[in-house]
Amino acid sequence: MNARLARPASAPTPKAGIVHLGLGAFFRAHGAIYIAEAMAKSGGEWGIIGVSLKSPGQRDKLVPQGCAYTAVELGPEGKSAQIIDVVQQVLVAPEEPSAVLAALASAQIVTLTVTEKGYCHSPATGALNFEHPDIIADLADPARPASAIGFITRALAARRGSGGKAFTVLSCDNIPENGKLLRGLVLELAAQIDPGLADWISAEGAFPSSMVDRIVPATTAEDIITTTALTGFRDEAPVMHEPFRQWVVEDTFVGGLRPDLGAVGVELVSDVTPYEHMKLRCLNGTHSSLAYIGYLAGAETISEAVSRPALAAYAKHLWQNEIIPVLSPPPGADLGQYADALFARYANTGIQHRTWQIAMDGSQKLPQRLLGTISENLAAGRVPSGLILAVAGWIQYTSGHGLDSAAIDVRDPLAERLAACWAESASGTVASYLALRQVFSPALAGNAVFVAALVEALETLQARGAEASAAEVAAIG
Ligand code: CS2
Repeated sequence: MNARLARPASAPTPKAGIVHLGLGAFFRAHGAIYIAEAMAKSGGEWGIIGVSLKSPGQRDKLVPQGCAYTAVELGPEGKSAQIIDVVQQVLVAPEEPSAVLAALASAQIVTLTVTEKGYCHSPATGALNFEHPDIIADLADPARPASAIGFITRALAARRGSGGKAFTVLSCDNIPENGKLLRGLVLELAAQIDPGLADWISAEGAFPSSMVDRIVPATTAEDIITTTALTGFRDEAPVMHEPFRQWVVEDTFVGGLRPDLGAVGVELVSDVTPYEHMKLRCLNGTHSSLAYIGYLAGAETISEAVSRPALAAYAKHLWQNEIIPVLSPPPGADLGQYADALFARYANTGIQHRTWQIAMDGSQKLPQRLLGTISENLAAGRVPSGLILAVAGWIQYTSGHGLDSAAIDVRDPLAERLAACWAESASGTVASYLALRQVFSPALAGNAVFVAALVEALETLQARGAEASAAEVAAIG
């Protein structure tokens, strides 16, 4: 029997300067590692208090091992492990909201990975959804916020009330201009509570946008066993990640206070927008396309999908002919090389990243991953049939049944509404989907060329199957 992983007794415990909302595998395999490295290199009191906004799962696994965990790098040629001990404490918000508010009261930086749906907004318009149950709860009781937006706003109100300074709020989610969006949502909620609070946050707060990148598949029971074999310690909460990582951050922190991120490879820039567009459209756009088309073709993982010639050609077609032509590269970037590197990352068989996992929450992901690129192609007079096939794949997938009629376990905040959109004809189904204003803008939904191409793509998908449809788009069929 192996001993349980524990925080090394000799390890110094830095003061917590960061509160992280949404302590999942991604942040533990990305931001937390950069922050630990920055402290090891340049010092600073940047220990992390992690907060789970919904469930106690992470706390229950991490606290018994002193919040230390193993990060396992999965390269194409093998694995290596390191112990990360930068997390000091894990709180579960619904159980102890006052402890979360107390932690926020003394934080210097609040980081977030709450996924797209955690912003409680309409992805198509960027506006806060005041009908969301968590936002209703945020407004109802100042002592018990429910959403990340609610906790941030109530904590900033307390800072203002006590004459303190604002903290920096750093979004690490896959949303374009994530800081700007978050700032807008916090200001919308603050204005409902007290217009003076909104003015104060607007003047004093800082919401830098950031682009994050590292492929981190969900940890499986098997990963726990192989991690024990690798390190000799039993760790109930290891994280698995690829070798690649990138973090591009706008350098606008309150008082300039932050870990020495630049010393460990984080790119500090004045405008993150071109980096976010590149990453969200090239990586996440093809990820989602391969997730829907790959899943419908029976591919369980991304590496399995791109091992099939038709799907590999499909991904390359998307980059070359549909995504890159409408992208402005960030300074110094070569988008062709970027796409080649992405393909190599997808092909890494050390990573078992399930198409089902990436397919989750598509209603929240499609606008920034696919629909912007589609609109820009249409505006340039081109019909991006590969990306439109991906949207057709999403429609088929979220109907809840595959092309072979097998049931699909659809995870999406709009799952029930999506399933109810299914109609007898492809054109009827497409019309119901396009009426979803949280996903499709009126301009795109009313574009006759797009509508016709989407109906045709859904019909082709159903008649010929996913792989043949992808091959046809990539002109290798
Ligand atoms: C993925 C992302 O699950 C998903 O939707 O597309 O988590 C992706 O792996 C990361 O953004 C890579 O940086």
